[in-house]
Amino acid sequence: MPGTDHVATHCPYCSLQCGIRLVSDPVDLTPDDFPTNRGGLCAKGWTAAELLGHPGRLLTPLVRTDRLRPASWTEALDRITAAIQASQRRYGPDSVGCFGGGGLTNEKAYLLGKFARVALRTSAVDYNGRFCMSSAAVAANRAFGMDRGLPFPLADIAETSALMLVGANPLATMPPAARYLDAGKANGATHIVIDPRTTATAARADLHLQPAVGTDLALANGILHVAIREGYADDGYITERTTGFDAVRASVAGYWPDRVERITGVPEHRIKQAVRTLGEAGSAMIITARGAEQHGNGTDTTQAFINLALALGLPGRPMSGYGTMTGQGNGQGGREHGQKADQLPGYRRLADPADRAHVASVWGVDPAELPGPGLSAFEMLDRLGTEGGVRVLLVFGSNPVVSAPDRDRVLNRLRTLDFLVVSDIFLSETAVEADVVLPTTQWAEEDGTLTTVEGRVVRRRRAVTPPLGVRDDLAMLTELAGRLGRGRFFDADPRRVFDELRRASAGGIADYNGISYERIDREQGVFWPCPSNDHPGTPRLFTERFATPDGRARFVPVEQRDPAEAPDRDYPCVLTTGRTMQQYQSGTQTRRTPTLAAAVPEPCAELHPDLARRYGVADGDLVELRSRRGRGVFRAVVTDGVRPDTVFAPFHWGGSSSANALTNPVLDPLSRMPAFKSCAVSITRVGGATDPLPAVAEPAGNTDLEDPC
Ligand SMILES: Nc1nc2c(c(=O)[nH]1)N[C@H]1C(S)=C(S)[C@@H](COP(=O)(O)OP(=O)(O)OC[C@H]3O[C@@H](n4cnc5c(=O)[nH]c(N)nc54)[C@H](O)[C@@H]3O)O[C@H]1N2
Ligand SMILES: Nc1nc2c(c(=O)[nH]1)N[C@H]1C(S)=C(S)[C@@H](COP(=O)(O)OP(=O)(O)OC[C@H]3O[C@@H](n4cnc5c(=O)[nH]c(N)nc54)[C@H](O)[C@@H]3O)O[C@H]1N2
Ligand code: SF4
Ligand SMILES: [Mo]
Repeated sequence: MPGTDHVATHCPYCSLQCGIRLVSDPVDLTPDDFPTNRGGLCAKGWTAAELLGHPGRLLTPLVRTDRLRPASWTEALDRITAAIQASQRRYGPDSVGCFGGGGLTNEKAYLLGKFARVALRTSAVDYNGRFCMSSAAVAANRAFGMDRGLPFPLADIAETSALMLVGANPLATMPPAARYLDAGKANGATHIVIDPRTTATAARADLHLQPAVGTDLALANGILHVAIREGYADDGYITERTTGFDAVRASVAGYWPDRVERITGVPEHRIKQAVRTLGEAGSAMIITARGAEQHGNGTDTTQAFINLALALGLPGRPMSGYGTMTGQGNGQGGREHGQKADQLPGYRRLADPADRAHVASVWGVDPAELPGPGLSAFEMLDRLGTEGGVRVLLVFGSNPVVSAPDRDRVLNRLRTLDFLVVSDIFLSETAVEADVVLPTTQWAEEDGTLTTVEGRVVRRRRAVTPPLGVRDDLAMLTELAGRLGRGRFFDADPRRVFDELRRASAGGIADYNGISYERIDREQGVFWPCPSNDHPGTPRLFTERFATPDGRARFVPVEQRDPAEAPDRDYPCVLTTGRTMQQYQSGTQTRRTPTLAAAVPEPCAELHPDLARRYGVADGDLVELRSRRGRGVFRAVVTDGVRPDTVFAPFHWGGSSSANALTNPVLDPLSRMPAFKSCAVSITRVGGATDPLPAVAEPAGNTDLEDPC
């Protein structure tokens, strides 16, 4: 009977990790009353089961002879092994690289990092989280000595008196979390949203500040300037719990509200309104997301908001603090356990001798054997096939042809590789380029753990049997390690991998030692750090001290800089990019979900009526956006919900409607985050409302295989 034999698991998509109950035969998906979603799901969660049994599913490995063709696992793995060995013999260990993903379970992310260091002995491993919250991570580490998306449970958001959301649109990106915003409003909270667009989230706020793209740092410094002047700085907290305030006070002295209004376009009186809202509230939270962070100065921008939170005495106080909305399903855990270029499990550092010794002892290898830190995601991609760069690349859980900045440059680099391996559920735009494609299991077919936006470790549970012919990523990595003569260090069983991860993380910042599958079952997830079996886990961080050596949070002075690419005569508008509710990331999964594809079949670019008039564009017309790097065609939506100097386009499509064909790959100097949220474009009307968009699939990709996307 449906409902009696269900398996409790979680949505395959974002970091909210909404609880789902799944019955396998016939498939029946219902929301669970889990603490993150309390019975809510968004359209993506509701339709996640449409991918089970999907006709486009990869069911056998593919190998390229001339074109991609089906092959046995033995042939596919033998070819990969031969390519790895030949490359490493000729060019050295670093000529083979791995590119991972924040959607991978903790077990997969951990094993991928270990596979790179122990089986391949390469320094070349990084992942798509570099494109996600790496700027917020660097800023949080600088200030707090630790980075966990939210340092408090989501439910606390309902209890705070004032909430400032900066470049975050949770009504579209985490819709069930709206319940916490609604509950807060019902409790009398005041909400401020900072976004160049009047998003669904902004429309419901009490105060919407609409700065020019890329000017948030000046806005934050301006707010802090006024807060100090009006006596809202919390001197007691600053003295007892922080260091470095004087330098920040001096650095914001020049951010007079009229100057900040000139830089940002946000009127002075609204800046003052924001200051009073935060300053007079009994409790307050400041939360950033990709709108503030995905810039060439994303780390400093995030730092400016952390400075503001610290000056107001928020972090570590009840129902208060600074947080960032982690994005991918395991965006949090995926950045803790070693698939990052500079990192070992538990947030340990590859460059630190004690950290190396600890992890090497868990792995049973000599610390001297572990490679050093490698290049960040875009830097690795940008050097593919070059002298000293990676020549054989293995991609697990990412689709960089759609999601990396400056698509044509990345595609060209991928095409110069000697050998590309992609593990995926579907033939993604990146898989189409591969020499070997490995078909993997998806969410409802596998076991593992993920760490939510709140730092809560939850379990993905197997509810249906995977189709014959697919293998999970753990099995693939273990098989490959065996073929490379390093099999004795690897195990494909998720629970045993997790137990090893616990030991490897023990004593680290992200300490999972006390978290077991059983505890997760009993306690509806466990918050890290959790150093021992009898430790309760840590839902709220920083209540007593920060994770810095002296226990104090650090202020860091930061200054507004001009964006890397300002509009000019040839490219007169600013393009910013982001998400729509019904599509997810590079779209591999959601563009193939019939209900979602019907709801949002095309990428739409939002233009203000003044801008549309200037270029003779009507609602529904086709527009070509062109940047210094490429062009893309989008359906125009004319709306006064976007600044008149700005165009917004989603990045969920590839082919001739790829937002990333346009974006600027300039990197934040500290986090190596690309400036996805800001580049200069021109606008040309290229068709009317009845004209179809050119095909949004990637160019044929040299395969005869049918893919009903
Ligand atoms: N539907 C859906 N949900 C998702 C995802 C998805 O692909 N689809 N992806 C998941 C992932 S991985 C992530 S990282 C999160 C991202 O979640 P969000 O950060 O909420 O999403 P974005 O749309 O990237 O950006 C948020 C807002 O930033 C604004 N913005 C653009 N430029 C600027 C700027 O210069 N300053 C400010 N203040 N705001 C600006 C945009 O207008 C946008 O409304 O969503 C997660 N949830
Ligand atoms: N212009 C622009 N570009 C952006 C952004 C933006 O705001 N604007 N946002 C950036 C952000 S925040 C992010 S997080 C990235 C995300 O971009 P991507 O890394 O491309 O993210 P996904 O589309 O989630 O890619 C995951 C791929 O792995 C497959 N997959 C899913 N689960 C598994 C698994 O368990 N194993 C394996 N092997 N494969 C799996 C999926 O089918 C999919 O093809 O995009 C970034 N790119
Ligand atoms: S909010 Fe995120 S986790 Fe929840 S149902 Fe939607 S996509 Fe899934
Ligand atoms: Mo993300």
